[in-house]
Amino acid sequence: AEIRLNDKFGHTPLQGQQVWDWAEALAQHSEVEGALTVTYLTEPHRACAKQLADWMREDCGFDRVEIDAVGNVVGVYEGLTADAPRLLTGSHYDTVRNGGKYDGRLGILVPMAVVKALKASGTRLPFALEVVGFSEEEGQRYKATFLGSSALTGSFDAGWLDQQDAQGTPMREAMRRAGLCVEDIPTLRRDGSRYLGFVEVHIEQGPVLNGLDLPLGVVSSINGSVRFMGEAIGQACHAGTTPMGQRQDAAAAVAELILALEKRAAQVPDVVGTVGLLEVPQGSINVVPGRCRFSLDIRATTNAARDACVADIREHIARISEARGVQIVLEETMRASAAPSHPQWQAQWEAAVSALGLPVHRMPSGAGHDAMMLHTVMPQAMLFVRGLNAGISHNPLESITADDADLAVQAFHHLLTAVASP
Ligand code: HGY
Ligand code: MN
Ligand code: MN
Ligand code: MN
Repeated sequence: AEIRLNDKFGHTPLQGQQVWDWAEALAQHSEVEGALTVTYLTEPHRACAKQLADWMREDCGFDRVEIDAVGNVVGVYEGLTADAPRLLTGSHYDTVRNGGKYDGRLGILVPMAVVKALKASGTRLPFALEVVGFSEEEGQRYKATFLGSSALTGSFDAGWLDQQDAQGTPMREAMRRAGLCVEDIPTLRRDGSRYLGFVEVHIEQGPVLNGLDLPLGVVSSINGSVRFMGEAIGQACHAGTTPMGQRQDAAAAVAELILALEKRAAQVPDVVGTVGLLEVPQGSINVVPGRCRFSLDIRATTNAARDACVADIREHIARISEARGVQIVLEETMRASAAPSHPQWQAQWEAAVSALGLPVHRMPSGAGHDAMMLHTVMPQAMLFVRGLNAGISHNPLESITADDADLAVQAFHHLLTAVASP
């Protein structure tokens, strides 16, 4: 059946194609040696920020567009009155290394297409629409996950400024080179009472919607997560002459820990655990590893399940340490609470999906999102969009269709219609 939008806000057909085209064009600014990699304040990152700001100003007709003190791209489409409340929306434009074109970006481009249609039809809402392209969510160049959205919620960690990247460049210096004014960061904090809430559109980054053959899903809760950087310290020694029973092999200790994590996480349906970074610093093929560095990423739908897994892993660490004579130290680098969707905003997304004639599928988010930060200062809820290739993400195969993007635009229009005329 022809699914058409409530044309009160003048939804023009093929806005999904506009979103798709923008994502393709943005990806052109994002290639580093052929891989789509946009890490904080690197040249591709600055190019993407400028491109988003230019589109907001020239293509969409936002009333105000700025790049703020941490590199967020902020566009405001004013409401009917200057003192109107605001609806906040958006997502991140940075990517993981060798990432995809839609993780984060879809949640910026969909509301941009909506504002473009509102402007074209001369429509003003009884609230302002503030669309933010968050500058840093993935924490790739610096271990500063959710940096962009943290700045808006007053939880920017000043300690991040002195963190150095792999080349030894402190974040403070990277910001100075990008022309950002560190002193202004505290002014970015939003007063939650001025906002109706935060809504975020994001690709699902998983196989569920594909499995159900559904284009859209409504997020019920975002899993809580915690991340660590760890190091095992044993004893480097000769690979040829040291008997197996007399080694303090740091890499073997971490290998045992990885398998213990995999087994423990698999025991509980809603817990996942991953070691994504693993290295033997100054390792050699003929030296028993004396040191081994690794990361831990543990998530669950509840903080309690997440923390129970962390406690078990700490017990494994003590056991492995003792048995192998290898010291293992952990440093927590990120902790984000599970963020249940606000019932009213979740209901708004559900009504919007129903209005399109689609079944409503509620689902938890295994991935972390900027909405977890906004959750601390205002009501939030998310809409998921089906990904192709079984929803693969954090991978160049990440992809969506223009039709599904168009349904997301229509759902967004419906949500605005409902919020504007309760
Ligand atoms: O890791 C995540 O969940 C997200 O991609 N930052
Ligand atoms: Mn991501
Ligand atoms: Mn994301
Ligand atoms: Mn599990």
